Amino acid sequence: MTIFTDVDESASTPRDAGSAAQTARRRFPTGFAWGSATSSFQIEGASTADGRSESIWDRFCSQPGTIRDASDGRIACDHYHRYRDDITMMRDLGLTAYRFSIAWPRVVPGGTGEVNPEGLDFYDRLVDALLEAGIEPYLTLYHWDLPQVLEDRGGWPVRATADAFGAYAAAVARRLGDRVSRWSTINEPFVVTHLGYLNGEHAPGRTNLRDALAASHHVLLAHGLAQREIRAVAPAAEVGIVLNFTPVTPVGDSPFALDRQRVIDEWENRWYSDPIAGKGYPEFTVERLGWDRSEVQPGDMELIAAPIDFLGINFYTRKMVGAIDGERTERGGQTAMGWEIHPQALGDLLRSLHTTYSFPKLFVTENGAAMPDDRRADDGRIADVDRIEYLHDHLAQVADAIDDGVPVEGYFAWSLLDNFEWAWGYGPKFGLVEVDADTQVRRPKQSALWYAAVARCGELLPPTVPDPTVPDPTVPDPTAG
Ligand code: IFM
Repeated sequence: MTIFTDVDESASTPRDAGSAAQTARRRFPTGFAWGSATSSFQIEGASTADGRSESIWDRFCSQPGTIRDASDGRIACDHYHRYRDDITMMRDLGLTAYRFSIAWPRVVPGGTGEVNPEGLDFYDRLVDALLEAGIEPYLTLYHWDLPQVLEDRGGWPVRATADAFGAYAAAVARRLGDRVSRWSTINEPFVVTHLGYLNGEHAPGRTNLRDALAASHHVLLAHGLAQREIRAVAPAAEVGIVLNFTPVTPVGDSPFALDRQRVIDEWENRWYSDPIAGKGYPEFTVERLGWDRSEVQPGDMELIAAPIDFLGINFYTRKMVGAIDGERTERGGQTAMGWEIHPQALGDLLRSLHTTYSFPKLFVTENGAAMPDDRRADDGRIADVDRIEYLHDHLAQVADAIDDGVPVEGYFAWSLLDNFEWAWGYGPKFGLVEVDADTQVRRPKQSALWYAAVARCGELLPPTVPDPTVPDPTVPDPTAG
């Protein structure tokens, strides 16, 4: 049946103790990447600066009713102008890696053709500043901000968009390939396809299965083309893709549930990982969706299956699936997004992915939680013990998976900053660092201090608030001249 379901939850092994109560310290391997992640549209702002063109998200935000708080990305966290301070803050927190994305509309404002040197200059400066701070850049080429001009020509359902992505990837690789060694092509193709072209919750807001299926293939093709371009320009670089996984847990024992569970698992979890691993699209669901695969041209599947150096895994929650829609039993607590907290699903997922595909390396490229953030400590920081517990319990699962031989080489907390959470606007707070929307002042939350302490010692510390030994970057150092 599904490959991503939980193992028997009734089995009470020490593994189950990925809970806040677990206090035994666990060491992570030397060289393990301790990072945080962001994306261009969610934090950069400066939406018209230096030749950047409109993205599908700028257009989507301008349409009434699309974003819960009617907000947009015009200013966001103003990272475009504050990136140096943000990097200093990461350095002070002791983070060793930073995952960010490039805005395609900055680099190729016309979608195809001329490259905008000023757009690339920003990322050039960003990468240099990261390297100077001793932070390794993990670059993602596409985190959903398609140039609107390409959507106007048909968007991802059109094959030419994949070709345009290959050319864009080559342009970025030519500029940054000498300094960036970890490249991800696409972030969460499932979300691009499903939310963008099937249920319309995300830009460009289309709702058509035929478009979604075409988009799913072209996004994977774009990955294959970009990988080829990056390798041609920067042969020493490591190239991968970032997929999101929502493991399916069957609910009830209705025989009518089996098809649903399988289709949901294949569509949400395996649709991208299977082709990347050379297994092709999951046949059962191809058939159920009635996809004739007319978009798939000779050579596409081989290009898509070209070996990757690493798989990036984004994990937040699992999905309970029964015979009917809405048959869903939340067993754990929930985040502010209403997502069930079930850390064991991450450990099971990591083991399952390794057994199923054996990719050479895995990174947890996103994991984190929107929390209420409604309590402050005496020093004014957000007292987010719930987020500390979430991070702790998921890191415990990562540690278990590593012990079991799964090659996980890094972890990126989502997110560095409170930021624009797509159709949810600025309501949900995912950041380790609070951002005052009016003043843009950043203030690390207690979770940032905890995560910093873990990153510095490479050990899973108990999920309690540490002494604030990490200097608060928003407070001037009195000893500094
Ligand atoms: O904010 C998003 C991110 O852009 C992609 N992965 C999930 C996060 C939380 O929803």
